[in-house]
Amino acid sequence: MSYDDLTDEQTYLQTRATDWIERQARREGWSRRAVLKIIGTAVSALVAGARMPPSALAAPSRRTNRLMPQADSGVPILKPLPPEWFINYGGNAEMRWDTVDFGYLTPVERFFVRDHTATPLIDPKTWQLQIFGTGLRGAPTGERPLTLSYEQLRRFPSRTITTAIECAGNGRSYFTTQQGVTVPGTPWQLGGIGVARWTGTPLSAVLEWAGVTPDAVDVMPSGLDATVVANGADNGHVRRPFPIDKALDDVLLAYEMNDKPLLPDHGAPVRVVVPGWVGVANIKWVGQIQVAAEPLYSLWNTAQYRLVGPDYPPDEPPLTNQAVKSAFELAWNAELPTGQPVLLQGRSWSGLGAIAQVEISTDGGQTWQRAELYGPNLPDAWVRWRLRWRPTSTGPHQLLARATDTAGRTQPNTVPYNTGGYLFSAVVRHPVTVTG
Ligand SMILES: Nc1nc2c(c(=O)[nH]1)N[C@H]1C(S)=C(S)[C@@H](COP(=O)(O)O)O[C@H]1N2
Ligand SMILES: [Mo]
Repeated sequence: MSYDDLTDEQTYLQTRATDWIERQARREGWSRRAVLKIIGTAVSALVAGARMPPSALAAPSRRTNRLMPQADSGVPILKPLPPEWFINYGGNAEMRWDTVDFGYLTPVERFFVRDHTATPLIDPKTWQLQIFGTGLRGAPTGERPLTLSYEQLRRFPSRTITTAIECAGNGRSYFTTQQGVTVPGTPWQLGGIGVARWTGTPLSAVLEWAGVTPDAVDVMPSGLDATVVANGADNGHVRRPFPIDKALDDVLLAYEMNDKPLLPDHGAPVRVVVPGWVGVANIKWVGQIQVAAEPLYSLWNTAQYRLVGPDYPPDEPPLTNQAVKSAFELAWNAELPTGQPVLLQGRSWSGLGAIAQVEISTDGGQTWQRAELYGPNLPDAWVRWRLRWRPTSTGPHQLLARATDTAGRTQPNTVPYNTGGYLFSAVVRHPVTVTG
């Protein structure tokens, strides 16, 4: 079975843990009965981050990659963040939906930025990709990894894909404003997403070159930005594993964004692009890739980027695919004149396919109308939509957009609370005032 075939992506971690135990069993010659027993008791331990081995949080080995000397700009993000295009939170900046005036692709200069620490400057001439792990022939170690230079990476046949990158916390602020719960983290509105054309080397080609074995289970890229220190503990470089099936399917080591070399803020010289998955999987400034014959763990698939809350089971696996969401290309509290036709426009997206339909309500959710979808409607990206509306009554109104994806998921009215404020996919109530 391919992990990508799972419609309930939340089960993927249990599945890959089970796969791993079964592979171990074949190698060790365990009995079927013993395997079932182990699966029953061990899978929950494997997927429970609290019980991960202590080594899981250790920083990766010392590296040969060097960062370029950088004038201390004092700001984590290097590209300009004009206030008409961005809401700036410091290390993070979201795109403003009310000034969206571009076509299908998000221009690079408009694309949101999310840095756990700060954007580094890395010289492609000295950059190298280190590949190691027990899932490769000869099991090269982090101390003696296989390496590829930027030039060597670019010599592989390239592939171009159009896909969204979206922060798992996109929409988080609506947990508070619509559901009355407080959640830590950047209070994103809906601008923690962008869609770009990514060109690079398929990870599958690099893994084949590196000698990936049938025993490989997990692949974990790691970033060259500064290590992440939280509550006095150094959690190492930003890194997060995904299963080998995803790695061999459609993951890209991208060096171009919208046909130009990556900007530093978006991961130059090379970043990982994991179509459909939560933003944090798309490791920027990738410097190392671990390929392991056992499940891998980091802070970012254990304590963070999981759904934890009263409505979730304790062993809920790490986040994988993004949810379904919609946004209006309209100012919050926009004023619209009564009796005048207005073209309501926006976009909807899903990390599990394309968009099947979008419904709009201009009366707070009492009645709904289908919006017209237009332009490309690519899976794991977004679709644009529009609907003509002539407001007839003055006063405050709530505009709602509700999308259904091709996997059959429709945006709900509310989503169960989770402590990280991830995957807010409920319908957002967009206030406008109709003036007389
Ligand atoms: N090395 C590294 N990779 C990273 C991050 C980071 O801080 N360091 N942030 C992640 C998160 S949480 C998101 S949402 C995306 C954001 O990508 P962007 O800044 O290009 O929009 O990058 C991901 N990759
Ligand atoms: Mo993110």
